[in-house]
Amino acid sequence: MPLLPMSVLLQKANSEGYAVAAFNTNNMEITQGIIEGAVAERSPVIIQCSEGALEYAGVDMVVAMVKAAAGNVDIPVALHLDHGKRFDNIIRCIRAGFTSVMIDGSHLPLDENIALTRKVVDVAHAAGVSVEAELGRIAGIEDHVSTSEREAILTDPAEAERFVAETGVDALAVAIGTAHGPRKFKGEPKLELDRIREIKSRVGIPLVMHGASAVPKDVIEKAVKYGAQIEGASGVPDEAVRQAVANGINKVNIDTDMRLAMIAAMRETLYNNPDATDPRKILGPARAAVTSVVRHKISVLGSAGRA
Ligand code: TD3
Ligand code: ZN
Repeated sequence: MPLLPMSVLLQKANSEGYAVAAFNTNNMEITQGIIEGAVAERSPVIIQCSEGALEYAGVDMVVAMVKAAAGNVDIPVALHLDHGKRFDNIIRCIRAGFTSVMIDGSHLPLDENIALTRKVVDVAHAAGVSVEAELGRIAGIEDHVSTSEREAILTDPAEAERFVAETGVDALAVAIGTAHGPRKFKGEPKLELDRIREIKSRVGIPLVMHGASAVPKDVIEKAVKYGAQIEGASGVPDEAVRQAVANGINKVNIDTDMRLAMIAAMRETLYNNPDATDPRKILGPARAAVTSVVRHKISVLGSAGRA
């Protein structure tokens, strides 16, 4: 199928009460692994690409790869720019064939974030492209330990209501206690489910949870067994993700869990096959590992069978 605007996937998820997974790609194996997993689960899926991944693979390569992978299957697929910070990158992606963009103005004062997001919504919607924006700070939550500091970076429900009304965004990324990467929590994981519910009741639109990887212990152990050095890893347990979805999240971003599964698979394969000279011997198992992660996430988010 041709790529669809992300809002089509998320509006259905919002009205039926589940979440669509958004997986980051930057190469062929990840892209194929994502599509294969989503097809196996008969699930809609979002493939997204960061600004760094655009630099790495090239915007035209990403679009060609995702279109080729999605073109032969009959599940809904959207191609989304993740954490767009630069306006010129937003325009590049829209021109190249992305069907959704994120404008991340979360580092800006509220009025500036609103103005920048409004500008992106105007150009994107004119091209039939969806827009995700961010309010609150998702990264580095552990640096802010006191309650008042925590309060200051989590998304404020009243601000969210004003932000959505004044920008017209299709989806809003909220800061509710998660963080990017493999080290999310120093102690027990804690998501603010009440905050999700309060924001959702005020804005109604699909909400997005970033930094949602589970960082499974068995995957870390396997990677470490074959030589990886990963200290202090911890993530969001599946049950916590399920609760976040039940309280109003409709898009869940996953990158770290795929990365960890891939490097564990590659390390294991290299270790067990010291005579391997064909890169496909190493990248093939990594691609299969992506497919397993994708299938598992889809089952957690409740999007299986919704295609
Ligand atoms: O936006 N992303 C993907 C890029 C973050 C770099 O890993 C996320 O919110 C994914 O979060 P996670 O938990 O997979 O790191
Ligand atoms: Zn993110």
